[in-house]
Amino acid sequence: MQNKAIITGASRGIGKAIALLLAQQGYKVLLLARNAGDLAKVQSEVEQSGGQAETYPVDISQAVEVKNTIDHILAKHPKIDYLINNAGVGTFKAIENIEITEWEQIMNLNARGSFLLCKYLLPVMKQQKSGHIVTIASDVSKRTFAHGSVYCASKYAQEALMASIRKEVRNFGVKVSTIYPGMVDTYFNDGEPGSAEKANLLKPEDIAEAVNYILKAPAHVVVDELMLHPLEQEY
Ligand code: NJP
Repeated sequence: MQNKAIITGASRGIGKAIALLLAQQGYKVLLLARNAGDLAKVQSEVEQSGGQAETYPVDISQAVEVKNTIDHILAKHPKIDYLINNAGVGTFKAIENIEITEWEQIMNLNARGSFLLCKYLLPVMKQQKSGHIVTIASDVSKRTFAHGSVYCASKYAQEALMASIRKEVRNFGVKVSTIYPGMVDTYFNDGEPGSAEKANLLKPEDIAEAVNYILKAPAHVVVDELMLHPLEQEY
């Protein structure tokens, strides 16, 4: 049976690159993000290259929306092989200038969103005695920097959540892996990819290759963590 991968933040950037590569590898990709139009464009790119995709517009910071979406997916596909937890946002400024609503938006997507997806999907993976969750966290899951307070906090939370869940589910045959990228040339933080000064950053496709490597590990191997940086990045 065809493997199925749920990918969050699949409408652009890293999530889109993961969707295109996994679809090329023969997985059916289930694409989640808020913007239905952008998801439809990714779906048609996947289909034009011979792959299979479905779209599920959802705001992952909203618990009821996440639950309804996962219920909907499971009603159609009772076996889900992979969850790629990728959607995320950040803001970078002095702590006194960060609005409470921004704290909520960042924590509710990056940390709570990952929790919600695991909460609703893991019971199924545990029951099927297989499954693999790969989270795109950040190298700032393990280091801090000025003006990155809330984003770093959300990514530290994501790292701890996944490290703990890894220990919780391994005896059920479920793998949990976390990728920590450095700077990637995407739309993140209102970025515009493709500019000359970002030419040496990681590409979304680099992260997609890392996901593919992790998913291809033999059944007895779990890649716990994988960190990658652009050679030119100081950290
Ligand atoms: O960012 P971007 P990246 N509910 O902005 C979606 C981490 N990372 O690909 O909802 C559901 O191009 C949004 O779609 P839409 C980063 O922390 C990055 O770089 O339609 N989805 C879009 O598909 C994040 O965890 C860098 O607006 C929501 C996607 O998320 C991951 O990489 C460095 C949503 C964002 O695409 C992917 O980010 C690093 C919501 N509420 C870690 N809000 C880097 N780029 O340098 C947004 O260390 N999305």
